[in-house]
Formats: sequence, C-alpha cells, structure tokens
Amino acid sequence: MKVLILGGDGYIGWPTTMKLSAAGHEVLAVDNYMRRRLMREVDCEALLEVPNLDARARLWKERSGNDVAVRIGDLNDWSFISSVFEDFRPDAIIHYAEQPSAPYSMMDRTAARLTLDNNLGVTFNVIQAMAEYTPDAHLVKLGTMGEYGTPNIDIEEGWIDIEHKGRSGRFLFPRAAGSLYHTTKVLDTDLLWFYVRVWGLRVTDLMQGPVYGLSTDETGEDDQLFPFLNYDEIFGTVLNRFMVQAAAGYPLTVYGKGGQTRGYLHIKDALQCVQLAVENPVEKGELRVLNQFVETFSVNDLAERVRASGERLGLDVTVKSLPNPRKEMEDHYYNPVHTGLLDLGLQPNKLTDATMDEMMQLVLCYREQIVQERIFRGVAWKK
Ligand code: USQ
Repeated sequence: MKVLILGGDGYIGWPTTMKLSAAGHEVLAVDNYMRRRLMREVDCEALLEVPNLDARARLWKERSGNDVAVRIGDLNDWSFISSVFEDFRPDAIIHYAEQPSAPYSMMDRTAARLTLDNNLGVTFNVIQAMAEYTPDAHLVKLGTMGEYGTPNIDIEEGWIDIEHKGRSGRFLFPRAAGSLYHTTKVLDTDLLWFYVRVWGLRVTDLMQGPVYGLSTDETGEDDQLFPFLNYDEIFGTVLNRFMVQAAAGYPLTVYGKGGQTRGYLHIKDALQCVQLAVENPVEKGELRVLNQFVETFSVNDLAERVRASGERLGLDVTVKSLPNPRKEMEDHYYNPVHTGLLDLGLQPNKLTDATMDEMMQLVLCYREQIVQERIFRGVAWKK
C-alpha cells in the first residue's frame, strides 16, 4: 500500500515509518519539526540526540535497503497538505501530526492556543484533503484513551448502546478529557464522526494509552534509529520518566496518591496495532474505534516495578510522592474493554521483569546525559 505518515518524525511516527517500510509498504513521512521546536523552546530535549528525518531516512536505507520518502512542511497550511495528497495519492493515511503533550497544553494561553489550532486545524485539513484527492483512502487517526477520562463504569470500545424511555440507540461512549490536549482529541473524534456520516469517509480512531520503550524490531540496538526518549515532565510519559529517574538516582515522582490507573503498551505493540489497523481497513462510511493498550497499571504499580528492576540491577531507587500538579482522580475505577486489536491479531508484549531490566540497562548506558533540572517543574492545571 501507499502509506502517508503524518507526524513521521515523532516518538511513534518514526518507528512506524520503519515498521511499515520493512513490511513492504511504500511510505511517505511528513513532519514540520514542531515537536523538536517546542522541546527546544521549553528546554525539554530528549535523552539522545535524534538525527533529522532526511538523515534518518538515509540511515534506514543503508540498514534495510528500503527507500522512505520525506517531506517537511506544515500540514495546517492547505497549499502544503493539498500538494502532499495530490502528488502521493495514499491508500492509507496515519495521522499522528498533533501536539502530543497534556502538560504542554496546560502551560499557558499561548501553548493552549497552539495545541488547539494545530491539532484541530491539521485534522480538518486531513479530512478536506482526503475528500478532495483520495476519498476511498483509509484514515488511521491516533486518539487517546484519555478521551474517556476515568468514569465509574466500564469503558466500552468507542460506542455504547443506551436504552432510554423504552427506546435504544448507539452513541459514542461519553468523553470527559482531563487536559486541553486530551480535549482536542475528543474534538477530533467528533469532527471525524461528522465527516464519516456526511461524506462517507473510512476512519479508524485509535484510543491509545501511554506508551513506553525505546527499541523496536527495526531499531535493534542502533541508537541512531531510536525515537525521542523524553524524560522531562512535559514530553515524557510516566514509565519512561521513572526509568530515567531511577538511572539518575532521582526519587520517582509519583503525583499525589499514585492510584491513577491507565492502559499501557510497549512501543513495539503501538506499531503492531497501527499496522493491523492499516492492513485491515474499514468500509466507507464507518468510524471504527479501537482501544489501544495491553495492560492497566496504577502509577504506584509502575513505581514499584521500576524500584524492583533497579534493585535487581544494583540501583538504590527511592519513591517520593509529590503534590499532584494535575487535576485528576487519584483513586478510581478503571476497566476499559480492549478486544478489537486482539481480534485483529495483536500479539501483546507484556511488561515483564525482563522487559523492565532491558529498558533500564539501555537507559543506564546514557545516564551521563540526563539533565536533572528537566525532570520536574510542576506545570499546574489550576489557574
Ligand atoms: N504521572 C505521575 N508522575 C509523573 C508523570 C506522570 O504520577 O512523573 C501520572 C500522571 O499524573 C497521570 C499518569 O501518570 O496520571 C500518566 O501520565 P503521562 O504523563 O504518562 O500520560 P498523559 O499525560 O496522560 O499523556 C500520555 C501521552 C499522550 C497520550 C496519553 C494516553 O503524552 O500523548 O495521549 O498518554 S492516556 O494517558 O491514556 O490519555
């Protein structure tokens, strides 16, 4: 297939580019380096320096023999995105091209506005470009489990059947996001559902939980091919942060009571899920929602696993509860359905002790590069 990857420079974008290229698809990766710019602006650069997208495409060609095409530009600009669609004519589009950080979206008004403008603007442009140039293509859009929030009932896979006053109907599962970033994903879903209904687009919306890990089947141990490993409070996700904190001898930053529970997955599984979604497209006029995670953990569970892994590797890992800078439930019910991707063939990689120790050993190789000041600054949700 001809696969267009929007946001191809990102933490998941670049590994997906290699994965689909290795699987024999013709891939075009597009990015405007917004994440690189924002990381630099807020002094949150990743643990390892990452070559630019053209340089990575050349390295990938050397390692695999496969060509990956690259275009750099702003997908929020209609003249750019329309030329990408007109020239490439994809069969499938993977849309990752969004500001991905909840804390960034809560930093100040400017950051909030950028998140809103970029995320909704790009999704809108993707819809328009699909309708104009590739109305039969399949859009695989990265959403988030955070769209649902933490309701006191089981979370269904996208849709819920409701009986009301003797009649019944099927609706999008109620959403209650916990940050402006997560709210942009809710709004994306509504925009997509609208255009699926009126224009008959084909769309898969992947509700992904927090991802951890660095190496994939395609990176192997080649650190030039690794994606960004952010350990800072703004762009780092919690398990990656805890690993780096343990390696740096920094007490693990559990926010509040630590009972916050989410659905996690290894980066290898994030790639498997996206590949399965692309290779099993939906019909025209269908919005398929898949809950994309493997296992649920509380923050305390993760801290304990990191502490235990540190102990096995001779590190003295301590845990420190900090006043929670976010507004979220710290003790709650959490039971989301996640059978759709398993039914498509997902072979989950669980968070075993071996996986933990392997990640920790990898991070330890780069411990000299950790900048402790980047770990915590307390971006608050409250005004
Ligand atoms: N947390 C801590 N200590 C930390 C960092 C985080 O206790 O040092 C807690 C947070 O308060 C939260 C949980 O860990 O309860 C997860 O936080 P996170 O920063 O790993 O994840 P989040 O901000 O929710 O966002 C990440 C990705 C985002 C994705 C989302 C999936 O950055 O792109 O959409 O995970 S989900 O969480 O399911 O919404």
